[in-house]
Amino acid sequence: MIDLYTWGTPNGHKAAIMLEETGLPYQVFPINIGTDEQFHPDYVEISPWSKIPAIVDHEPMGGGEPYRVFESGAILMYLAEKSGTLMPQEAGARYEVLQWLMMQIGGFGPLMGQLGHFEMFAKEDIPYAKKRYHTEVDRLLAVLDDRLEDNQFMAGDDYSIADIATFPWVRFSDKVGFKWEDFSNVKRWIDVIEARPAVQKGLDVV
Ligand SMILES: N[C@@H](CCC(=O)N[C@@H](CS)C(=O)NCC(=O)O)C(=O)O
Repeated sequence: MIDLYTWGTPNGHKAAIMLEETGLPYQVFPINIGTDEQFHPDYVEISPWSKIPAIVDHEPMGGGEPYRVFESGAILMYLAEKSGTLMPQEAGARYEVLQWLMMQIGGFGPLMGQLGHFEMFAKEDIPYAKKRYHTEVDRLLAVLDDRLEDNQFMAGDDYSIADIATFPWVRFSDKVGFKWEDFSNVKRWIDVIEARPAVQKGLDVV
């Protein structure tokens, strides 16, 4: 059994979708980041940066004591390795997936997160910040759209942890100032992923 500590945000959805896709048994422990539950000392033991998601695997690979994993990218890699799915074994194909995964971890996640903050939640209107993050996310969306012109999924023909990581962030692009008609390949990819039953279940977990 795997314990999933999560909340209904894009980073949380990545882990829930992955667990649904792999079919690994799991139970959910909601961590309400709106009421600061992420700072509870018991949770900090699992996730030292007080962020969701995190997992604890009670039957870790290789046996032994329950094993905790924080950082959503590491969680996706761990679950891919444990389940033998959604990340190829062969080095070339594997690193194709990992490059696109890292572009989400270092790019889409933080930059889209900041854009969403300044567009939707900031108490002050700061045009410089909005423009800065809009420009950076626009660059990322253009790269993704170009990639998806000749590839069904981010790493090629096969759906992978790179798609699972990126989809929850990119699906709200139209809410932060982008038009789907400018990124039609991304929209096609969003629709394909959104139609997967495991994705629907993962999005509903919290
Ligand atoms: N790099 C981390 C980021 C996780 C993250 O930013 N989680 C947010 C929710 S989407 C969170 O826990 N925020 C609560 C806080 O910052 O206190 C990951 O990919 O797991």
